[in-house]
Amino acid sequence: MEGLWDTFGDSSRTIAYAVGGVVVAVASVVVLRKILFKGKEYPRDIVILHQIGRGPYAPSLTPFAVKLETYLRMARIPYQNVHSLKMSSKGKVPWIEYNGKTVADSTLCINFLNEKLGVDLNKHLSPREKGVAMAMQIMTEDHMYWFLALFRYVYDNDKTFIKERSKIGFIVVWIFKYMVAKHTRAQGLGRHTEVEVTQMFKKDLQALSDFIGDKKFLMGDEPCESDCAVFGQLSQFYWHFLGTGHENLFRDKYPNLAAYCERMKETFWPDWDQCNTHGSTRKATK
Ligand SMILES: N[C@@H](CCC(=O)N[C@@H](CS)C(=O)NCC(=O)O)C(=O)O
Repeated sequence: MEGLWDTFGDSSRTIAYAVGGVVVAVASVVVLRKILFKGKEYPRDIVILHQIGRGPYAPSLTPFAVKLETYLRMARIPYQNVHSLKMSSKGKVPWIEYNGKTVADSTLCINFLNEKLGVDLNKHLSPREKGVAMAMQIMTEDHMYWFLALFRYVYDNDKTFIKERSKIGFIVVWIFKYMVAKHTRAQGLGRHTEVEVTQMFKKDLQALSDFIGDKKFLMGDEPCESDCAVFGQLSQFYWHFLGTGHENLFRDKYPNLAAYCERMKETFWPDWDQCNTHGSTRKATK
C-alpha cells in the first residue's frame, strides 16, 4: 500500500523539506540569539556604567564618560564599570543600567539618579549660581567639545597619539574624521578655518579661566554637579591633547585650569594611575 508520503510528488516533497529547513534554521537563530545576547544579570542597587575602555592618560578618551564617572564618585553612588563598544539606544556612550532600567546620555543619567536616589550636588548654590554653573557646563559640553573633536580627528595634525597611544586604528580614525567633519559642519564650527576655530577655542578657555580664577572648584570651595561636566571636557584638553600642536596650552597659558584639573583628579580620582593605560603601555587595573 502506498504510504501517505508517497502520495506527494517529488517537487512537493522538496518544498516540504525546504520549509522544514527554514523553520529549523529560524528557530535555531532565535534560540542562539537568546543564549548569546541574553541581557546580563547585574547586581541590584548598583549603577552599571557602560563606557569604552580606559584612556591613555586619563580614565577615558570620552569626556562624557569622565563626567559621569566623576559624578558617581562625587555623589558616592556604588557603581560598576562595563567596558565595551556597546552603544546606548541613542547610539552614543556612556550610558547606564540601574535595576534593569537603561538610561542613555550622561546628563539624563545624572537627572535620573538624582531623582531616584535623592541626590543634589547643587544644594549649596543659590538659584543664580545654579544658572551660572549650568551656563559654564553648556559652554564646555556643547561648544568646547566640538573643538576637541575637530583637533583630535579632523585637522591635519600629528595623529600618532590617537592612533598609537589609544590603539585606535587608522581606518577608525578615518571614519571618525568623516563623521566629525559632517557633524561639526551641521553644528557650525566645522565651517570655519582652523585659525578661526583656534581663536574661538582660546576665547572659551580664557572665559572659563577668568571665571574660575583662584577658586578651588567651578563655584567656590565646594564642588557642584557642573564640575563633573567641566572636568570631563577639560581632562581631554589637559591630558589628551597630544599631537594637536596645543598640548602645553594649559601649562603655558591657563595654569589655573591645569591646577583645577589636578585638584579634581586628587579629590575624586585617588586611583587615577589604575584607571588609565599610561600611554597604552599597560592595562588599566580598575
Ligand atoms: N550628550 C551625550 C554625548 C555623548 C557623546 O557624544 N559621546 C560620543 C563619544 S565622545 C559618542 O558616543 N559618539 C558616537 C557617535 O556620535 O556616533 C552625553 O552627554 O552622553
